[in-house]
Amino acid sequence: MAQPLHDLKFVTSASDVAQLGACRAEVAFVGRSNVGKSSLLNALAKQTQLARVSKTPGRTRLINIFQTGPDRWVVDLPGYGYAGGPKVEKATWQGMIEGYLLGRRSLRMVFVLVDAEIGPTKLDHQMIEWLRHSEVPCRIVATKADQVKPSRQLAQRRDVAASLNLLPGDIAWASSLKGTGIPELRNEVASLLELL
Ligand SMILES: Nc1nc2c(ncn2[C@@H]2O[C@H](COP(=O)(O)OP(=O)(O)OP(=O)(O)O)[C@@H](O)[C@H]2O)c(=O)[nH]1
Ligand SMILES: [Mg+2]
Repeated sequence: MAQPLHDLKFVTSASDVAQLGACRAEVAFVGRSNVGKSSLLNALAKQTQLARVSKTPGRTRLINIFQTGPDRWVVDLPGYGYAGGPKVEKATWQGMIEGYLLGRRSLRMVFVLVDAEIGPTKLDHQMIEWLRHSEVPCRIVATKADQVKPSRQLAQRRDVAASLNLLPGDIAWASSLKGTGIPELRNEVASLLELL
C-alpha cells in the first residue's frame, strides 16, 4: 500500500485566509525563514519538487496549500524573521500568518520548526508563546538534526526542550536530508488528518 502523504499535491497559494475554502482537516508548518519547512514537506511527501526549496531566504511568501487523501490539507506558511524584507512586508506576513492560524476551524496541529543546532530563536519563542496563549495546538519539530554532532545530540535535545519548558520526548527530531524522524512525523501527520 502507498505510504500516507506520498500523494501530496500542490493546490493553491493564498495571501489571505479569506481566500481559502473549507476542508476536512489540515495541519500547518510554520517557522523562521530558511529553517527547512519546504524541505520537510518534500521529505514527508517523498517528492523532491513539491514545495520549492529556497536558496534565498524568504522565498515562500504565501500560504501554500497541499492536498492529500480526500480533502485533507498540509499547509506551508511563509517564514518569519527574514531580515531582508521591508517593514511593510513583514507586517503583511504577520497578518497573513495570524489570520490563518486563528481562522481555520479544521486546523488540527501547527508544527513549529526550530533549527536543531541553533535552538529556538527569539522569534521562535514569540511564535510558540503566542500559539500557547491563543490555544492553538502546536508541536515542536527540530529540523536539520544532521547538523548536530552525534556526541552532542542528547544534550542538545535536552537543552532545546528545556528552553521551551518541554521534555526531550515532546520534540520531534528530524533531518529532511538524512530522513531521520521522517517516517514517524509522516505517521503523526497522517493520524492527525485521520488518514490512518
Ligand atoms: N543539512 C540540512 N540542510 C537542510 C535540511 N533541510 C533543509 N535544509 C537546507 O536549508 C535551506 C532552507 O531550506 P527550505 O526548505 O527552503 O527552508 P524554508 O523554511 O522553506 O525557507 P523559506 O521558504 O524561505 O521560509 C536549504 O538550503 C536546504 O537545503 C536538513 O534536514 N539538513
Ligand atoms: Mg519554504
